[in-house]
Amino acid sequence: MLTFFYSTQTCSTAIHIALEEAEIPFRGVEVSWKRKLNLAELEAASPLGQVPVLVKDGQALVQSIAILEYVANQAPAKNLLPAAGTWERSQAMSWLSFIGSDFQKSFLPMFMASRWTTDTAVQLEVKKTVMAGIDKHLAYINQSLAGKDYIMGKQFTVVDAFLFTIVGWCKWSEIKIGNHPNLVAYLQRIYDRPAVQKVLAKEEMLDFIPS
Ligand SMILES: N[C@@H](CCC(=O)N[C@@H](CS)C(=O)NCC(=O)O)C(=O)O
Repeated sequence: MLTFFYSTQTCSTAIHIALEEAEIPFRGVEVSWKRKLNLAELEAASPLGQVPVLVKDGQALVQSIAILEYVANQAPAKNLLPAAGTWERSQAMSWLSFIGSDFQKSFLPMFMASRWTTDTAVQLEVKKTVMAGIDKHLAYINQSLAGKDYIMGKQFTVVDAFLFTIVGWCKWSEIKIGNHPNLVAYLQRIYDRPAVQKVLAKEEMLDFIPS
């Protein structure tokens, strides 16, 4: 059986959703740095000491995009990614790269500016710049969702699990999403999915919907 290391309120929620949507059996191991929960087990599984980690036959798979692709491939009937080799598959991979490389990373200075500078005035300046960048990304996502139920069209994919998770982080910042109506409707559509409800309940995040 697969072992999945996750921590609530992090990017690993996306993989948690993908696993539930795929209906793949797994053993979940919750990690918490604050509560010092299962940290040694996480370090033993992956020297990076970060979540998400998926372990199969004693071997670890790290990096959200790789794990999401693996999970989608294990449940082909669920169509959690377009078929390999198609233009649509590359479009889905493009979205995963955007979310993991550009969008997700821009939240770091919002939440952890003190990692780079202890000067609070500089922290505020950095946050302002970063917020403008995130808002530009939200506008791009909103525009891309026009006329669609999900980011790839009519079908829910692991891209939606990832996008829902990272856009949701706006909830913990001063960034408002109310002026992006396609995005607001999209988040609600994903939030209402039974697999998503199951994960949010498990991770104690049922209030996870930004305004
Ligand atoms: N590029 C990695 C990023 C992993 C990552 O940054 N994980 C964060 C949670 S979102 C983490 O474990 N942070 C704790 C730490 O770095 O100590 C991925 O896509 O999986």
